[in-house]
Amino acid sequence: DPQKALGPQINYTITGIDAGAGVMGNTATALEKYGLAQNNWQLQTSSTAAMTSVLDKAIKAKQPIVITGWVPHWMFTKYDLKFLKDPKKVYGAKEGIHTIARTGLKQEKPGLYQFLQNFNWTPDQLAQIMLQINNGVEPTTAAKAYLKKHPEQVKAWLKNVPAGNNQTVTLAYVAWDSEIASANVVAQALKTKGYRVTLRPMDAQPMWTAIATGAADASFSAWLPTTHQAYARSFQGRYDDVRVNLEGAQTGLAVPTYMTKVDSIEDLKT
Ligand code: PBE
Repeated sequence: DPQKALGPQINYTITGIDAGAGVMGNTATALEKYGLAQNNWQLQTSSTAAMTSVLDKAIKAKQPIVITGWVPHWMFTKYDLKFLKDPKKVYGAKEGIHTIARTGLKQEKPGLYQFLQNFNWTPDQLAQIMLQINNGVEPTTAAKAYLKKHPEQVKAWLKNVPAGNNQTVTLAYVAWDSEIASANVVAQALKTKGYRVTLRPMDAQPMWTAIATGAADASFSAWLPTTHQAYARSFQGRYDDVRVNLEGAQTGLAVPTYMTKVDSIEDLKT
């Protein structure tokens, strides 16, 4: 019933993802700042796969749902979704995906470091791989196909990168769709230059820890300045913020566009 208040219809529940995700921490903050926590609203922890499956069911039934959303992600390609306005800027304004490295990498593995300085792409390019993986293509296969299709870009990524001569490279990533895509495309690009790449999937907190302790060389999974601000703060000075590898990222609360009465996080209260 669209006339009825939204909260009771969805048990005052926002469907979230893995607990370590920055968007989860920021949503907890949003619930406080917008006075929603005091109003029975809660955030449900699950996983991206569980969240998108609940979203799929809700959309097929044209039911209301509020999720933790972000771009780049195929959910915004596959479904008509909108971000709720965030007048208090809890989710920040400009967000990018950063390449971070362990401190000292620049001196110890200058060739790899050169690659890290070169690597960047756009949300559209990332989406090409992400959609394929979502359609069931193996990440390695999708990454190889991407390299084949974009030889000029790969050349730019490998510019001034010396042969790896079997040098080992450990890359930490979090199994979010965008990061599965970037980690795999980077691994394949480095392999063509003779680097021996190990990909290590882990949660967000261990990923930041791995970079700070030097257990991993680099990661392409840092969303800054807002999404991972808590991690960036607690590991301050213990990682090298190499560059932005993708601009135009965004996180927030999202709903299907057929929820025409809800446009702002503030509307959840009424
Ligand atoms: N995400 C996708 C992550 C970063 C990548 C938005 C779910 C997060 O919230 O930490």
